[in-house]
Amino acid sequence: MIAGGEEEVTMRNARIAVTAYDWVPSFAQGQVRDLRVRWALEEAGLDYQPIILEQGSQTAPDNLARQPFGQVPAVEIDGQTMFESGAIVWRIAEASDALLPADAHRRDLALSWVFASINSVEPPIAMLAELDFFPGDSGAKAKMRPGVVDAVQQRLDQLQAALGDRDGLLGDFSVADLMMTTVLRTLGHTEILQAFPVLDAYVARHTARPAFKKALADQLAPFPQNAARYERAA
Ligand SMILES: N[C@@H](CCC(=O)N[C@@H](CS)C(=O)NCC(=O)O)C(=O)O
Repeated sequence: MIAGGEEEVTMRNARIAVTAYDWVPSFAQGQVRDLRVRWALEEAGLDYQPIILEQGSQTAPDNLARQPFGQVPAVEIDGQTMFESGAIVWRIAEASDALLPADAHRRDLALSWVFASINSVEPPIAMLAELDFFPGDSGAKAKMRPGVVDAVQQRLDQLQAALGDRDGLLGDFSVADLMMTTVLRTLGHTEILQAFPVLDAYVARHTARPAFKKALADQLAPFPQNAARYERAA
């Protein structure tokens, strides 16, 4: 829906809630995908309430009714649920001229880049995070890792070439950069991004935005309060 249309009004007056965790292990703090949704809502100037899920309750019936895979994020917009972070962020972007250009072709390009972030760039990065953070056969992981790093580097090389000397993928900041930045941040535990200075600067530029900082702080806020309970249980 074109910004300024009926849809924008609907979203602006809606009661919006976003699911998030009460705690996650340190490697995942600041990486849980509700961050994208919170960031988009902050950029769009839309108020929301978090629905904080205790660890384990993501697979309880009330969350499965919102998110069939027992994950976060999901949103409730005036009681109607949506899941998949990319779809939710796109829904928010459609309701705000802060995240999407007005021109129809450029909006199509933004949609292409949103899909590219989660469908072409995120998979090898997510695979690397899986190898680096999750338990498994360490010998098999060591064998797989160089190939996965190569796949990540290939995508970064292509992305860096496509970005060129523009600030954002569409020129000005848009939903495409919001999504791509959250994907690239997942490499924060490695030095891979530093070898791509244009992308490194791209992430630094976008994570310096006040809306990103607010979203990140809000995701992290409950973790220290709940850490002791989970660490005792471990
Ligand atoms: N494709 C989904 C992935 C969601 C996802 O992987 N969520 C993770 C956190 S980032 C999760 O809740 N995993 C289940 C768990 O931690 O128990 C999306 O983008 O929304």
